Amino acid sequence: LPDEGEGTVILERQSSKVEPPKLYQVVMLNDDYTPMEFVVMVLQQFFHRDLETATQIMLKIHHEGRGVCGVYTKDVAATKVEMVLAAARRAGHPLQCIMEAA
Ligand code: NFA
Repeated sequence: LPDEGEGTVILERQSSKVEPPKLYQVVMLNDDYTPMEFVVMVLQQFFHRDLETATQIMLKIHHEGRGVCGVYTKDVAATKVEMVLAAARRAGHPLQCIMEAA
């Protein structure tokens, strides 16, 4: 420790180990009703995917039942899920989206 004499700046000790934040996958689920174009638009708008990548992700979900839209910290992932569900509800589509520990 530095001496605590006058004019000495004390730097706080790290109180606990710094851990990297836990990451969460935002996963979109297939359904029979949501239009493919809507899913592609959502992937472009909320997950910053280009048209080709958004189309690939959408087709993966369509064929395999689910697909990862992106991986984020907890708060960001939760917000993405809410944005997708709000947009789907507003458009009258049953699109479902969940988050899972990565
Ligand atoms: N299965 C939907 C359809 O055929 C498309 C879709 C893809 C829906 C991905 C949800 C997720 N219109």
